[in-house]
Amino acid sequence: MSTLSQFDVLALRREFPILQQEVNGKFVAFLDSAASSQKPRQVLDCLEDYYRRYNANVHRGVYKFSEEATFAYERARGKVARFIGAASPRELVFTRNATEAVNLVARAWGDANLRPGDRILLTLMEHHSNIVPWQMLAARVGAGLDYLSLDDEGRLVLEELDTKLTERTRLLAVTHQSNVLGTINPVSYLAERAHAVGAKVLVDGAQSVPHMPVNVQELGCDFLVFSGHKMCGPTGIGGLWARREILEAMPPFLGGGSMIKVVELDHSTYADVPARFEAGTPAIAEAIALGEAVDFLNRVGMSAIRWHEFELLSYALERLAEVTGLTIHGPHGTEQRGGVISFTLAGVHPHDVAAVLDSEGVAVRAGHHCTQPLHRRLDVPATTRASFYIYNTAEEIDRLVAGLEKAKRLFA
Ligand code: 7TS
Repeated sequence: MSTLSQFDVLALRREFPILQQEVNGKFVAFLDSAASSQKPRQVLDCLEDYYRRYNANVHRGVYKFSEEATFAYERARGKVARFIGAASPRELVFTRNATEAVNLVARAWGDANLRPGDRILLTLMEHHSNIVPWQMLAARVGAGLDYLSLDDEGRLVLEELDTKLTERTRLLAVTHQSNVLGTINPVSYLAERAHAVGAKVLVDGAQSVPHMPVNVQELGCDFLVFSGHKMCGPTGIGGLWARREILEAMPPFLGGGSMIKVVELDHSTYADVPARFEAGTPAIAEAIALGEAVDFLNRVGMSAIRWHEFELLSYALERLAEVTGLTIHGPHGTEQRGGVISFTLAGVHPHDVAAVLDSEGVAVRAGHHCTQPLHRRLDVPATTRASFYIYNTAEEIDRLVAGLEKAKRLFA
């Protein structure tokens, strides 16, 4: 692998305490960042700093801790909003994760806007969290679901837009990058097509926001969802971005404290956005630490991160081509493809592959990766998946390849 990365990977690795540990005498090659990323020291310090120095609830106290917590929480909202190109922090709702953000849209926007006979267009590569909430919505309102198919390299069959995108389609919900295939979808084109028939567009950015520059204005979508834990932030915090006028027209999802203006005995009026969608005490430390994660990612540079992963992907595809019996499920080239590689090894169960790799200190995930419809399309019950992030190196890919050869020796 060439060393064209625009940052010093080994220096960056040292910022991740978990990667400094040895397990069974080896450093762990962590190749499962698509499931959840590791956290740099500054994010860990930020969490602790909140609890040690100014822990208090937000948006209520007039005392110093609460004011500082409120300021930090809202400053984090601004950082995250800017990170994705939002026009205003008011367009950014903190949620628990991408899943909760999709459910919020399905409940708040979907229930108010969909009618019997309406259609929701999805794709066969969606994560369950971008399928199940729409199935539930469809069942509530009497709408139907359509799915864009995939070609044999795991790319969307765009010709189907001509028939599957109709004036009955109210929403296109599509992942920006597949968590299994690595395919990067042409979101701005899809948004243009969907808008032409009057449909709204939700982009699942769970696998793109952590890995490439993402700007909602350029994507042209109406909703973007993402998870903090996949982008060097803590668990329990994520985001929903929505166009201001859409968000302002949406009724609340959950009722409770913080989301109201006036509560009478038999009815209430609701707070302005985004507070309307943040009922109850939020994940304060986590939101602030997500802002810190955004600072970290900005320091490294999102274009540099994308480039680093592209280099790892190119090297991995080259090395994995040497492994006989290996099938890669996803685009064969590096074009419009992110750093996620799912594969099957002839004659070895994907879980056994993962177990052998684990014994070599290589952490990967095996299973259906919450994409059962996709695995049915691929016609395999499960795959093994390696996914890359800023801290991964070519040497770790060499260890992956060596581990696969060992799995073949053990099981063939
Ligand atoms: N959308 C995509 C594309 C994802 O990859 C995931 C999580 C989600 C949504 C849901 O994110 P959550 O934070 O709300 O759970 N994907 C994975 C994965 O590939 N392995 O573990 C989680």
